[in-house]
Amino acid sequence: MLNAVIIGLPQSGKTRVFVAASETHVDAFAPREPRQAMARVPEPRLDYLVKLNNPKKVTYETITFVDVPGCSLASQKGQEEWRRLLPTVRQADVLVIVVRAFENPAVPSEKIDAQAEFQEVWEELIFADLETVTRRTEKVEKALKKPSKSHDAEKQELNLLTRCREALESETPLSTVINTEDERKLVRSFAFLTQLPIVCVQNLSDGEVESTPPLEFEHIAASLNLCADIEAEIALLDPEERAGFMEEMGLAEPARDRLVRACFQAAGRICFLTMGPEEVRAWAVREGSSAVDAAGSIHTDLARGFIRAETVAYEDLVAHEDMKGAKAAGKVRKEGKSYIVQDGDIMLILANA
Ligand SMILES: Nc1nc2c(ncn2[C@@H]2O[C@H](COP(=O)(O)OP(=O)(O)OP(=O)(O)O)[C@@H](O)[C@H]2O)c(=O)[nH]1
Ligand SMILES: [Mg+2]
Repeated sequence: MLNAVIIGLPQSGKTRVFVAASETHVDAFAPREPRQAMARVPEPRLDYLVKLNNPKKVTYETITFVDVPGCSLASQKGQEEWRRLLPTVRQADVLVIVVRAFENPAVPSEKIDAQAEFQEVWEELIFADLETVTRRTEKVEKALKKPSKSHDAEKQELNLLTRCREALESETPLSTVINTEDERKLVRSFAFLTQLPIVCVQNLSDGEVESTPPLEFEHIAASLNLCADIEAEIALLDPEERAGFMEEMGLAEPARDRLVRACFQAAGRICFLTMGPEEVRAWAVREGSSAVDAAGSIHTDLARGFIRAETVAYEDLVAHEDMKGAKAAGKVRKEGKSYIVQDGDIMLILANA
């Protein structure tokens, strides 16, 4: 499952974003520890499939959000706390960086500069990776001095570490250095932070969300604006109250939906859909997954006994109303194991028991 970790400087609105994203209450007096909650991934395409199938059950994909307390990095104590929290941050599949751009006299701030705030967080990520690279380099260099049969592998690693260092020193993320499957394997255990996709959230005052351009940075996957205070409020309303409130605020959809989608896309995930009288369901897979991978994500038996996947694109199904119509129009394809699953594919996987 996708793990989205929310980080940023103190009081940037991370916990409010967490509340909005996860639609859960938080205990304001809880100790300063990371908190986590599961959230539903919006999938409006399921609505149509529900209408067609009238299933007993509807299942959405889920994403986990983790709210990490902000540390004031200027102080020794803050630095120590950040270090203590780093292992949690390293477990992320995608990083959500929240920067403050809202005015609120009740929340003191020396200066509101979202761009500079992002830069500060970004530099901490670079710095953390640089430390990992340095420590590992020392180890490998030491090992190279001793006689051993594994010197070739060590030299190869040293070479990669040197390239990592050079990139980090010019503030280039390691996602641009680590390209091949071999390289990925080699560095997996280091859990580099600058290898992760980043979604930047600019937390603005209500009324400035639309008129302010989203922040721009070279190395981020997505950038979006929201007002965390309002969004957190929306998230905690009953569904009936929500529509009215959103209309009042002039919002077409909750920002959490945009945020969740951005995280999902940044992490290279897509959804395929399954339907039947029992259940209509969305399943997340990595972009580029094959039909047999998709089958395996449902059940290992389906991958083992895979025969074929009857597949129709969501748009084709809608255009021809239902399965019968889509079949008559020749839009239902019989796909084999190596078919690359597309976002919104509706699949029926046939397998030998
Ligand atoms: N006006 C306004 N206030 C906000 C907004 N977002 C957050 N705040 C306020 O700013 C304060 C800090 O918000 P939090 O979400 O707790 O910030 P945080 O980043 O989690 O803070 P730490 O966990 O201490 O790092 C709270 O009093 C919020 O109500 C916003 O969009 N507008
Ligand atoms: Mg917080």
